[in-house]
Amino acid sequence: MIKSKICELFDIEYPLFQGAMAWVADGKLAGAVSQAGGLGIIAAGSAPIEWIREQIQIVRSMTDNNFAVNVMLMSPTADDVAKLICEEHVPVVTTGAGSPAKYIPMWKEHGILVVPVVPSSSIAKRMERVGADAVIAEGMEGGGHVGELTTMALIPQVVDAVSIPVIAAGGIGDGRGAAAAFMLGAEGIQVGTRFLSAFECSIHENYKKMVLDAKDTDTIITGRSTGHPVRALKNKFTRQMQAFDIENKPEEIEAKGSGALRIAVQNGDLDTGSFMAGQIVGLVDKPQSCKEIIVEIITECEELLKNTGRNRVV
Ligand code: TUI
Repeated sequence: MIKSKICELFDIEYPLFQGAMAWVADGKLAGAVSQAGGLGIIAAGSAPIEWIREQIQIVRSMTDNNFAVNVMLMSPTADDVAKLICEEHVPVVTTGAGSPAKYIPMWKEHGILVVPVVPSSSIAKRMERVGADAVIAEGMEGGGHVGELTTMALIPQVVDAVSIPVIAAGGIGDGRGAAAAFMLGAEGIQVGTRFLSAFECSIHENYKKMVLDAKDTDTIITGRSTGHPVRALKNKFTRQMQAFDIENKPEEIEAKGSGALRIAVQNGDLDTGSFMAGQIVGLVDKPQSCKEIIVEIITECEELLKNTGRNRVV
């Protein structure tokens, strides 16, 4: 079985994190992933604090295994989420869309493992310096808010830049992608888009259907003019955002864009929703349980990695 430092550090069976997809990754999804031996992650996004507290209770009612809460640092409620994580003794925190430096001393005092998402080697180095326990290096193949580098280019450079473990994210949807990430020097993987088709994922049926029907070229990045580019499935909404990018109207994107992800997840509105998904969306072709998804990825990865000597295969 694939074992890496990540399994020991986070006390998990498989070195696999579930991506913290805002409005998508609730207690039910995170609980199912943690129960199956991965690290389930609740995405706090900009949800109300009491909702996040409930999701933590849901995970705890499903499993004693470790789990994480993700803080989306662009959210106006980030300070409150950071404190809630301490109050609730959440074992692991991941962060996205900014620097969590100001919260790290507080989290470390509470014995919480801190894992920031980073889009470059310089930000990874900075996170190591301020006390991160590991980093998730996310390439631009991923869904949602993305950086500029591809996973193939980013991972080996981050691995060389830091001594803490690196978890690869962005464009990993099956055992082949996972094995490639390990060959690039990552010690764990994070998978988001593949879990959109999980039975335990409560997104609107229209969102699931779009994911299951999509092919490799069906995502696009919009919002570059705002400084916060986002990858999502092409639809009327992304065409509108593209037009605003061309006309250089970032304010229009900020105004119309906010809330669009929630519309996709909860109402499934095909025209006004932002259906965020990564470039591996074309690999997602059937509904499965989280357990099936994880075991399939890990088993295929193990087969491919056998005898490479890079990771311990028992
Ligand atoms: O955060 C993500 N992906 C996301 S967040 C999100 S919520 C949203 N909703 C509507 C519009 C926009 C966003 C959807 N997807 N991934 C992690 C990630 N973090 N990607 C890039 C970064 C990042 C960027 C800069 C991390 C650190 C960073 O550092 C800046 C600094 O100041 O050090």
